[in-house]
Amino acid sequence: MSRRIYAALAATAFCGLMAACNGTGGAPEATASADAKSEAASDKKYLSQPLVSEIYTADPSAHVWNGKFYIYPSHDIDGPTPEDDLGSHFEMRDYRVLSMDKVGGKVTIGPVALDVKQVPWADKQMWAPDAAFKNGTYYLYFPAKDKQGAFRIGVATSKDPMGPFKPQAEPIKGSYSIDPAVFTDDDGQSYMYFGGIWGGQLQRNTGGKYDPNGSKTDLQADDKPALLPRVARMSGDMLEFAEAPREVKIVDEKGKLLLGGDHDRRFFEAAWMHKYKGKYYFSYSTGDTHYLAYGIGDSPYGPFTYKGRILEPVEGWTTHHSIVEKDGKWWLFYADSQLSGQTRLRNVKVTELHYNEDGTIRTIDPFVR
Ligand code: FUB
Repeated sequence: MSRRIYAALAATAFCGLMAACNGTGGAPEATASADAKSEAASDKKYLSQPLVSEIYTADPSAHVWNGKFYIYPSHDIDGPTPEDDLGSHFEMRDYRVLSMDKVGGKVTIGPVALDVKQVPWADKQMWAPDAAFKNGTYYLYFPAKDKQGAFRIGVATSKDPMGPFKPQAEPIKGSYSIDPAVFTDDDGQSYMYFGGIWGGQLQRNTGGKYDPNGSKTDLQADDKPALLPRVARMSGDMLEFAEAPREVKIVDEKGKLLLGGDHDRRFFEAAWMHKYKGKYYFSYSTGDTHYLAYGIGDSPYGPFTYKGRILEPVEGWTTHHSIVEKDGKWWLFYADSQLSGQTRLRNVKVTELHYNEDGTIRTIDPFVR
């Protein structure tokens, strides 16, 4: 059987399994992805299936509002730029919001919620977003490169969780780097976690302003503490930082900061915060070692003591997630490259997450062995 026919059959069978194909048989984007899929990838047994196949999606930030899941992903596109270590191939231009009543139910793909053309300060690369809700307004937080090539973080508002969102004219003052994740504590105070090394430019922002000639990767000091993600308390109107961003400390069981050379555990990108039984769980991607890792702390500011892995490596280079509770069950939203076999064209997934008695998280294998 030729690779093309095999891929087409696999896509048809796969569509039958998915709640999200909406009876269309797959839109052109998805058909193209099936053609490109490698046979090796088809042979793997995935723990879960893509939530949607009509568009490519990644970096899912999930929230439960009005009794439904709303998922704010990146919208991957097949751009012309070759892959590199700076992620130049992630050329996303807009956002689409997904919603579903329950895991396994029909997934609705919203219309364009925000396009880069609408954002006066942004030039390109609409990377991993997140959203928040306060006083009847939904806030979409998104990183994008400005005209100087520096990542900044913007905010846009809407009365509808699906959008469309109206952007602020300027990025959030004092913001830099990528991957905003906004957590609202039980007292109503919200915090933004953000940052990413390598293409995420955290290492180019250590001097208080963006250095275009800074390192392409990290601090290049393996025996020194690793670069740390950032956190800032949000202003009451959710449009600005209420304080200068602080470092989020991730420490080992002896209280020592993780080192730059500790690629299996140090922070790379994809910050997320959730609270379970009164403790704060800071989770993130280790990037080049492809794990989702986490630490636990007693304050939204940390420090967070490293506890282990949430997810083993998926198919594709990146891994980026969110963790959310609905009706007493906890869910891990993540992404892989199952549909396309290409890192630049990803698809979001969800699987249940379980805690051990001591509050640690059971590590998930994205493949059924
Ligand atoms: O999707 C573009 C970038 O890749 C995200 O911002 C990172 O977290 C990684 O998933």
